[in-house]
Amino acid sequence: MATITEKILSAHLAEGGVDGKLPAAGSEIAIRMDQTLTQDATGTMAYLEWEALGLPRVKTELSVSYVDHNTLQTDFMNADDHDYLRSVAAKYGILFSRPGNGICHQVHLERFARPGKTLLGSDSHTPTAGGAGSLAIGAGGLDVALAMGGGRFYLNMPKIVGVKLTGELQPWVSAKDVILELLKRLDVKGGVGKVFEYFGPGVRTLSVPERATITNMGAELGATTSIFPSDNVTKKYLESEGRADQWAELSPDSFSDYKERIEIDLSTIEPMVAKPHSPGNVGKVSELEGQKVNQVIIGSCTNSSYRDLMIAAAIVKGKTVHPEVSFAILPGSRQVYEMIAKNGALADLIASGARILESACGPCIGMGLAPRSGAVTVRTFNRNFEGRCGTADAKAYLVSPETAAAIALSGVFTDPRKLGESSAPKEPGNLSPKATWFPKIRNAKTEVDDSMIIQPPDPDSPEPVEIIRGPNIRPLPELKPLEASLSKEVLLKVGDNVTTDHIMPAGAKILPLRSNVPAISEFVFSKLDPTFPKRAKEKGGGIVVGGENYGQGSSREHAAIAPLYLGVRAVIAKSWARIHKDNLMNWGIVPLTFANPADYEKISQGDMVEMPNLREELKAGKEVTLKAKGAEIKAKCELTPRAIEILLEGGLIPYTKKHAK
Ligand code: MIC
Ligand code: SF4
Repeated sequence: MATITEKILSAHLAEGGVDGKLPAAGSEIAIRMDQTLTQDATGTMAYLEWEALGLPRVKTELSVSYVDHNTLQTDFMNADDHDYLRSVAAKYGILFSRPGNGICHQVHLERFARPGKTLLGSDSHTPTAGGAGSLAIGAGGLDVALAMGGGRFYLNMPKIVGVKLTGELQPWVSAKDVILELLKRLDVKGGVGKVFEYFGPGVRTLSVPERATITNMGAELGATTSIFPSDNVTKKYLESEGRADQWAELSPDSFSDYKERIEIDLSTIEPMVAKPHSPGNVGKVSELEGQKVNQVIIGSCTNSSYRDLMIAAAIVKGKTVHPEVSFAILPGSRQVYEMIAKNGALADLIASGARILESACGPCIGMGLAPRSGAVTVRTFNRNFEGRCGTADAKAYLVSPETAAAIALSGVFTDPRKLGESSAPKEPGNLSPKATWFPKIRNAKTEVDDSMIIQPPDPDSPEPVEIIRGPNIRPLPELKPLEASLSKEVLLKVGDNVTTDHIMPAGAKILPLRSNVPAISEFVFSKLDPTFPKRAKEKGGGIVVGGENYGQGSSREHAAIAPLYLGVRAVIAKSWARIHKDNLMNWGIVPLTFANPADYEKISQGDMVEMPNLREELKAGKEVTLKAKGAEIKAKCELTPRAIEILLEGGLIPYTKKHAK
């Protein structure tokens, strides 16, 4: 008897089984990856790592390199990076999704996600593909590079949580409200070490893109991944994408297999909103009713499907957006763009006053459309961390497309249910305001066209592929084995839930430096303390002290590589976000956890911390002894013996090179 996750894990298990079976939650396992994806902002680093590993050609069933983040080309840098990515893809057997073709997760869902397959992606929202029954996990670029070469992916056996969906969503309520409800209940670290598996009668009321909205934002719960069964709805979706042959049924053997359960009655969900500055700070839209809004954006990998854009278009059709609201849309893929262009919905959006952006991440990662000072910006995105939108004092709220469109018209927080039956969207076809009311949308003819996905040339082709490297592409920093002892200053002490956007900010100015570690390191912690890089260099490096859930959010390795470049050798925190902890370990920075969280109070910024026996203690699997201001503090290194070995050798690249011989 097994859950869907267990079935997929068992079928892909490469290491860590007990008598051929999956071990208990928390034990390390290794699995084989069928597919990988990278996006440009993490991809340049992933492919530089791939090159450093000296691997000949990808060994996965499918590897795709997307360009969707760094598309605002204000100088040569991003365009150079795109050429690098295109040439690497051609050389090593990777599909290349050109800039403009769409956001990696939306395109992957449409064109490649397959039930029962494993997918590793260098982006934290890779679990989007779980909407189509893939076991899809986000990781650092180095892990993805290894998986492309046929290497195993190591993770701790997750706890599987069954989320039982009953009932049906009410009019004007949609998938985004469901995941926001879950975030309200569990908050941003409620999913750490867990997989959320959806089951029950409510599942069949949700289309694949709606399911994908839910699995996408499982990342905000800190979950390893989230997954839906593969049923008739999945079958129809794959058929519409011309991929009927890729369907496979996927369901748990028995609902009683879920030891830990959560129940959500879809019919009781109301329009929800995540308030500043955390996706876990959730309330009801009705509670904010009437408060002024300056900007509304519909897009991102969470809510930019054909369904989402069609609903927004239907709501604003024949109306004009509020004069004081800047309203913008970004369809998630070229497929969505083409479909709404052909059926006239795009014209309705344009006529309403929407600003039309290209199919990319854009403002979700601060790439343009930063709102005015102190703005209230309402987005259908998945993250609303402080400053992420590009305006330091803006307040970002996360909502469904229905709520966003309603607000775009009224200029104030508006519960979309207020739009009522009478103003329910009427086009195309007979739309009634029910959640399952969009048969016309669901059954629309999908425009399948893969011409913007470039196939790599045949490996035997006589034409050698030359890798194109612009001046912005700089080599990786050098990795050295871990020192026997450390004596370093606490360069920075931060509180709980520090995100990778705090550690290594993104945005239009910084993102183009993703392939240039020396340059990007000048921005480490710049939003929290702009003196950090200078101080780190002056002091010859140091350590960082963090609170709970340190490193939540993105999979960006730069939050490890750039601090390493500045000499950060260890981070001591109360608890961790999975991907960031792995990234630190992969790059030879020691992630330590306070054995007694109260000891966090005993260390201050500026203190010298000594770890006289660091290497020996780690090697022996013992707690690490820290000395600060005369006090002795114990810290755990919650890594497996294999991961500690990686740390001792200075990171995953030297470790892999050594052990490959
Ligand atoms: C994000 O949403 O924060 C990003 C940008 O997509 C990141 C990846 C990155 O930093 O490049 C993510 O979610 O992993
Ligand atoms: Fe892109 Fe935003 Fe999705 Fe990250 S969360 S992949 S930046 S759309």
